[in-house]
Amino acid sequence: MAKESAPKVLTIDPAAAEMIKFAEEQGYSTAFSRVQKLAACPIGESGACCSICDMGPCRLVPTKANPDPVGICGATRATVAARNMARHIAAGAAAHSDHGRDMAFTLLGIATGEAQGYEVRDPAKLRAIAPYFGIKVEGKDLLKLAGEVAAAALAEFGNQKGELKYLSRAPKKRQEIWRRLRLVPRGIDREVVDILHRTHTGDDQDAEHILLGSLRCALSDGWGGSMIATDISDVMFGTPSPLVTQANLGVLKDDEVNVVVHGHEPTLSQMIVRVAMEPELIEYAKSKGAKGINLAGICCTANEVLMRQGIPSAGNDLSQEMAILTGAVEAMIVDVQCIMQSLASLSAKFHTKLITTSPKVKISGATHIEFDEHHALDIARQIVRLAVDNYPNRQATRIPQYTADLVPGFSHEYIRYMLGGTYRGSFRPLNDAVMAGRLRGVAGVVGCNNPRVTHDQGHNYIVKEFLKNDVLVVQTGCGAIANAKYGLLMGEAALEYAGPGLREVCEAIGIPPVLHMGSCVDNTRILTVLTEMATEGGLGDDISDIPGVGIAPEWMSEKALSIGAYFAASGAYVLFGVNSPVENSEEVTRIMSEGWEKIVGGKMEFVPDPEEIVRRSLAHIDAKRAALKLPAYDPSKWGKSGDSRMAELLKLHAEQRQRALYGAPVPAE
Ligand code: NFS
Repeated sequence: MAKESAPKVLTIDPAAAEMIKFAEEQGYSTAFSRVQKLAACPIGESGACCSICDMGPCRLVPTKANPDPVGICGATRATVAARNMARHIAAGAAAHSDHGRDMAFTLLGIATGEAQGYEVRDPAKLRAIAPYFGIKVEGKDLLKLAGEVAAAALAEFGNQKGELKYLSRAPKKRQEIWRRLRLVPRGIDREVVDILHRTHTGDDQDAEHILLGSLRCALSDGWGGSMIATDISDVMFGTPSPLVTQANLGVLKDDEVNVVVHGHEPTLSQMIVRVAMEPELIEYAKSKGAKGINLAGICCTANEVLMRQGIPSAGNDLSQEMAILTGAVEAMIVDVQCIMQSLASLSAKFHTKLITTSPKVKISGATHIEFDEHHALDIARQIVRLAVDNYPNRQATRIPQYTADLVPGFSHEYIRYMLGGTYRGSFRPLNDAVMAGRLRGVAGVVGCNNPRVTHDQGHNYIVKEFLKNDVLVVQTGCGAIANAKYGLLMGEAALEYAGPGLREVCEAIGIPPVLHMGSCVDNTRILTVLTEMATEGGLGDDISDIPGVGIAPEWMSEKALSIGAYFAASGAYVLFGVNSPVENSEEVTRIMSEGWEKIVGGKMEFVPDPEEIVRRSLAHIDAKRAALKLPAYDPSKWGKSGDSRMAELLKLHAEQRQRALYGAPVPAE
């Protein structure tokens, strides 16, 4: 049966729905309208198309007459599906890791005094990561240390032999598995090249072997490029800790110059945040009739400035066109990744200036102002000035009045701190909660939006189900913003949605039941949390022992596949929604699931039905609990402590004191 090209309900986000309706009425094309006209290619969608050489492209679609087709060269369905998957993973790993490289270059610029406006904002983090690179901290001045760490991080990309340094941060048992299976990445660039080489025509033709190679490449992202990106961003811009901010299109302002930063790298956006607060620029905005300058973000750039400076998010991936449709955006500044080409033609229909800034990314029709960290502040000022100059060109606006508060900023450093303070910060309370069964388990729900499924619905449904079942959720990327829009990233959500055990934990620590851990490169923070849990004691001694899952319910990008693969290679069960890009090969489907589980303990499955995702996730969590000999999940045991019991105890205590003093309780006022 042919699949529907678009879901019946396009979004659950009322702000996006308002803009979709406006676009339909006015005839503006958006991803939501295009998806209804453009069905996914049924051959490519399932991984059946091989286009790596000019003898094809070969379409390996089984028919009655030819149930097991092969390509002109003889490539099987398994080889083709595995090769396509490996190439996707390599592209995702390259994108994330190149982001990490740029962060390292900026840190080097700080050390040499060449990065205008940047500084080491978190010296403690710099000192904490230096030893992983084998760098001694004692007696070194901060800039010297920054220079050495940056150089060592950059060397990880060009390494030809040996092991990536950050692998030593994984549980010991995990490192042994990687070594035994020859999955240890040598250099970040090398692993990406290795995949491009071995998937060239006439190279690696054993599906299992190709996929093992893709795991090594993915590991070079998770425990390499992305982890470097996270760490060095924290060093330069500060390690996140909780703050309150808002999400959704309602954060745009009718009477201010709206500047939207969109993309992924925090380098330019951090400078934009800084200059947008400069009195001269605010005065300049006032001289043009605006009340001030309002910054907002889209996608992961949004997450970077949201968790560090509290800059609100205008929305996730599918909100990028919606922001322009409001008519209220003076400038949308983009850098790299997840930027729809349609922004150029759509912004041309409004007054919005689309500004590309990366030497890697140009879009025809956009204004290109190339970013260069040597002159970062000057360039940021130039861009904001251009936005201000554009304010008088604004026509009618239609900002949907929807926003929700959220508390982002749960870095793994903060999680450790919140669990015990500076006096005895540790993961012990978290492990204890899982061991006792207050928490059934933990889940990372991450990744994109995809217009082929209802915008935000997968994220929202799955997370609410987890909360109901006492599963603590961490989120990153567009998934985090999806649920921020519906209030799930606030403490109050624990009272409304959490099961009794999870509610007690949230009340005791004072946290939301869904923790925002950052952008997509920050999924590495989740790797660190899992490692801490595995080494703390009581939950086995490896990531694969932990009662937890990773889900990407609305994925679309190759980066998501790389993330899924590095989590699987690290021992986690990872489920993807939407559809399976390897559906055409049962063999590859099996290798990535049972096959990987046997050797690395983690697996990757593609399950379009969100209900089935929840079922499999909970079954997995319960199986891991049983393997650890933990008590079976029983919610009836919990819910009697927390606020209500404390209130009763306090009342009782007050009464007893009254009796002791006066012989009888004093009636309450
Ligand atoms: Ni992640 Fe961030 Fe969003 Fe998907 Fe794109 S923005 S890096 S890839 S779409 S979550």
